[in-house]
Amino acid sequence: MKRILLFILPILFVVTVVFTVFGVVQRRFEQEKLLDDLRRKARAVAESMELSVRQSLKSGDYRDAHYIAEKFQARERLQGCVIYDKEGAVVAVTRRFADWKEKDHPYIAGVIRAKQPHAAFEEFKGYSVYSFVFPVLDENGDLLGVIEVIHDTSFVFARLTQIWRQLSVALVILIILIALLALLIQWRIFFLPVKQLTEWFYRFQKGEGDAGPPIRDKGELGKLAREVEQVALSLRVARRVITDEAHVKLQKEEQWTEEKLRSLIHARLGENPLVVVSNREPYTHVTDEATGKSRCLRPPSGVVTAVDPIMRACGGIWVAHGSGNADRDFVNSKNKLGVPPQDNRYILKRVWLTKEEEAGYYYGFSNEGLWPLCHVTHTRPIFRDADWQAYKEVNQKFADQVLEELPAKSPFIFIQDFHFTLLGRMIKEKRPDATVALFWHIPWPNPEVFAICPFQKEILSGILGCDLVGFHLQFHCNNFLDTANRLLECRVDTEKFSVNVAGKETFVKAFPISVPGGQGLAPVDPAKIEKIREEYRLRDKIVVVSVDRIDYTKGLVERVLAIDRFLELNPQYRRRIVFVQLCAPSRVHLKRYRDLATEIDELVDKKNWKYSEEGWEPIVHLKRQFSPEEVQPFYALADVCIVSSLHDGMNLVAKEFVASRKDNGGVLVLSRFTGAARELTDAVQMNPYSIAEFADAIKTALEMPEEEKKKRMESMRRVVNEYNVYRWAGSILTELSALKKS
Ligand code: ADQ
Repeated sequence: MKRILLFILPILFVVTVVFTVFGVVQRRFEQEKLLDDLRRKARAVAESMELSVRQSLKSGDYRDAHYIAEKFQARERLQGCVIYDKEGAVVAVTRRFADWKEKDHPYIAGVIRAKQPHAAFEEFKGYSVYSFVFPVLDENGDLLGVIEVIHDTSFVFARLTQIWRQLSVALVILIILIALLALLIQWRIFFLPVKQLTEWFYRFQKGEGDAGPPIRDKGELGKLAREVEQVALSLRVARRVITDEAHVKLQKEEQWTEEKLRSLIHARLGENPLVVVSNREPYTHVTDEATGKSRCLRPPSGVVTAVDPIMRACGGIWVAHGSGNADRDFVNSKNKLGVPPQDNRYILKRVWLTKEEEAGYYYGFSNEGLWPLCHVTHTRPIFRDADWQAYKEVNQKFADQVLEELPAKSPFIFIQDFHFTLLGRMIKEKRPDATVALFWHIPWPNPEVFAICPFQKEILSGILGCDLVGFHLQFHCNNFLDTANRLLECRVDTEKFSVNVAGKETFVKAFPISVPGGQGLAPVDPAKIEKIREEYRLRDKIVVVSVDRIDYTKGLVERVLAIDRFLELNPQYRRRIVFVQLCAPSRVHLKRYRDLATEIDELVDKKNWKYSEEGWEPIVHLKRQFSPEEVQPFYALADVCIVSSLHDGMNLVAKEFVASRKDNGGVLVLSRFTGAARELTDAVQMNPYSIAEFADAIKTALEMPEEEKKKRMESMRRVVNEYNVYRWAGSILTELSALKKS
């Protein structure tokens, strides 16, 4: 629009100036013509009166003069006549113009003196009239008197106004015509070709067709089109080469690494980008209200921890809710940006939600409904119709955004978590050729529990729109198959582990999620560890670390109670041990979460007060969001790490801690109710609901012989390194691409 205005406005300006100058000249010309006409008419009247008036003035009998003044005023546009004697006194005046006598006529004296005609505009009763004064002379040239002929001038002004009106209308029509013409020309020679070129490039890079660009002329646009064609071709060739190389590499490598996953993705997905969808975005921009400065943060989320390394390795597009208060400032016109910010490896596409949508879909249905429904933590799920409505609408919004990004042929979409149970079906309705996987990051409950959800059928049917559904544990898969079997009309195949609804088959498999493993981790700077020891007075202390979001599933209250019991039963540890808990606030708009945060604050205060002595307090409660880089030194200095979840799909903190301990030091105390407990069997496992057992597990961890600690950590590290997140993603993608062929 700005470009069009820049083009049209100067033209319109020039046209307007030329037209105005022309109008002024034309008006002046017309005015002079009309006045000249008036002067000639007035003179003609005066001259035709002259003879009769001379007689009358000579004779001194002014009755004739009155008669003449009345008779001549009937002429065209003549307002009246006045006859003066040679002294300038009025002798006769047209009757309806009698008031003229009262008017001051200084010009009459001038005419008497100079014996020359005089013409001018005069004001009379608020009107403008034209006065022509003509001297009447005798045969000797002596003045007898004066005739004044007064003409109506309104027609002159009416005519001039009419000229202006006509010129203005013509100008407006001309401006409209020029603007339309300019738009048409711009459209034809600029917009249309550029639009065609953009559409062609968009289709070409999505893999739709091989035809050359639509512009073939030799002009500048033609040159641009040829350059764009070169870029598009190079892009295609490069992608093909990568795919071929990837096939070769894949056959060589044994251990799952970033490199191997990249090869797998290029081999299986070919030119297509992997499209990931999640609610939580991997990078969020937040403006600090105090300083006004924006920062880019990595949210504390298991989904982000697991999926970000995969996207870094393979590239692609990640579609997620833009929830940061400065997010809009960092996206391009398509709401996209390259991430990580300093080292762009993939594209993040942000989807905007209104406050109402976020309240209903995220806080309401997802976090007050599905989250407690799937976790056995005895928090009552709340299902509101309005939240369900918002949930459906947001799923559709995401579906539309994802559909925009899909390549022409065989797209792969990898959906994350319980926020998008309907998305798979929505995408498949529009793109049946797409291969869609959903990974469920939290536990799946048994059918009796799931049956309390009023929208159970829609949710199950939405999930079964996908081709593959992944859970952390076989146990969750079994629960899901049981649920589908009981609540839906479907056929469950326990050989293949699939659900068939009206001819559509969905495979259900366990893929235990993980972290990248220890190989790629940079060693922690000892200075950072020292700084933390200094800051939190941890020198010469036994340090027990925990890292969680503040969530009722994570067993934070139980942990404080277990610490209390441990210190009660083992007073020899007082002043020697510090429990550092990194707690990231989460879902703070929900009362349940705010209440929990307050409960923990109060409990920590109470226990710290109970045991504090000589400046020592047992618990350091750090309530804020830490970056992954900030968390690493805490893992490094920990003698023990506690994961106390009451119920957890997997729990990546447990695996992160293990992966980070290249020194094979530290002991993991792990809740039996995490998915990770199935793999990390060398952790000290406990039931966090049993405070006594929990306290005992802390003691066991602290007093474990060094040799055993090392052995256990080594064994756990082998598991985490081998079953790392690249294997997790690799298995899912291998499974998906196998489905594609069948
Ligand atoms: P979450 O419930 O988010 O994940 P988890 O698996 O422990 O739980 O992952 C949390 C991630 O956030 C970790 O990477 C951790 O380092 C980070 N984090 C947590 N608290 C933090 C803090 N205070 N400061 C900084 N970082 C913090 C969900 C499921 C899990 C499942 C994952 C992945 O609930 O069961 O393991 O998805 O599938």
